[in-house]
Amino acid sequence: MPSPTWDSLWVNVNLASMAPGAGPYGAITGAALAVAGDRIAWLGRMADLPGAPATLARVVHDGAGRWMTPGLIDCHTHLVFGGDRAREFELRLGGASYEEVARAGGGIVSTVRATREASEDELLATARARLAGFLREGVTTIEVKSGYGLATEAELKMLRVARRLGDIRPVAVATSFLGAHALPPEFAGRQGAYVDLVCDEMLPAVAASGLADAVDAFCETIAFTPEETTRIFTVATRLGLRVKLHADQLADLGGAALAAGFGALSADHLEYTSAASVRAMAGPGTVAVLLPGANYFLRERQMPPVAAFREAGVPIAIASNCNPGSAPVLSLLLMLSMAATLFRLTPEEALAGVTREAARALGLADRGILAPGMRADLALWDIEEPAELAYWIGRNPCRAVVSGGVLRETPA
Ligand code: DI6
Repeated sequence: MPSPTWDSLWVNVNLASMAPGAGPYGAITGAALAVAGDRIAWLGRMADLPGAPATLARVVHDGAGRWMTPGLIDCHTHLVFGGDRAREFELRLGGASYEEVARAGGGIVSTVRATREASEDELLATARARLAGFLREGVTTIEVKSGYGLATEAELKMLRVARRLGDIRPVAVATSFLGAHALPPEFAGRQGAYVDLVCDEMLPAVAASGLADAVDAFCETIAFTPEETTRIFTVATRLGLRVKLHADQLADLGGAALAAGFGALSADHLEYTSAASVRAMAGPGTVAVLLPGANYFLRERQMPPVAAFREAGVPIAIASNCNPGSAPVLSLLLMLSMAATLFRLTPEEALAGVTREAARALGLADRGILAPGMRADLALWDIEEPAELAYWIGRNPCRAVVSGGVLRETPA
């Protein structure tokens, strides 16, 4: 008998491949999927398997009719931080706005204090605990930003923690350097000097360290101007780093168009993005990353221009934005529900937003859809139809996760 060619084979699964142009959810029912090494080797209908399952793979898993999707991708998080901001939450509920708290020296800057004080191991321990919930929900790739250090060594410390998370947990971590997140207190009244530091010292150090996969910035009335953002992106691009931007979250500063002008991977938030900026994003394929958790938590009434993104063919991704100030969110599945209910995405668009389009927002062409040659990042769900992933609130139907070909856990 010939020896099996595949390492593992999933039989009796329904696949939501999310492959574009392959019908709703790219679905293949009554299907099988084979893994060799860290790649998907084959997928198709059970009837088209080239032999009996036991002869084809060393291990055969029976999916018992469950749905399999690509492993989920959370393409925008601030997972690494010190402390929390529950007290600020109480202040905001008492009437203070997010901007007022930030201008009074709270907000991002208070997390900067706690993050600077924390050791690398302390940051790793708290981030690891937060990561656990995402892993249980089928997340196989997660983006993690710096941005609470705001000094060269403290920013590098955050990025090292993010990389270590990917070493100690079965998840791929994509990192973004966010030195231009807020003005650190020691630079009060000297914003230009801080931007000099970001451009002249931090960016070269970050690029040389290899710790960042992309460069991000917060272009906003309470953060950095379009001109400052342009300076930072010009240096980042010269250093060979792709860019992405927190844009148009609280006001329209033309941030999304600015990002698109640099061929940004994504522009994120986008509640106040104008029609002209939407058109600008379409050309370079800059992904609109929507963050319904922040919209909900800050009680923002302005909704991102979803219909305009659709019409212009701008890809839409969804992410948790996990952070202590605007989105203490530890569930990506909850974001599917919010994206559908608050932003009126279809459940299929929401699922594409945490698979295919999230991969695109990170520039990762080898994941986010189920197809031969793609990374074997898979999630198996105890659901009758894919729309349930956006439907349930507070239920985790994930039953198995494969990360880079390795079956990693079967949550209860
Ligand atoms: N916008 C956000 O929603 C997060 N960062 C940003 O630029 C908030 C980060 C925080 O408040 O700690």
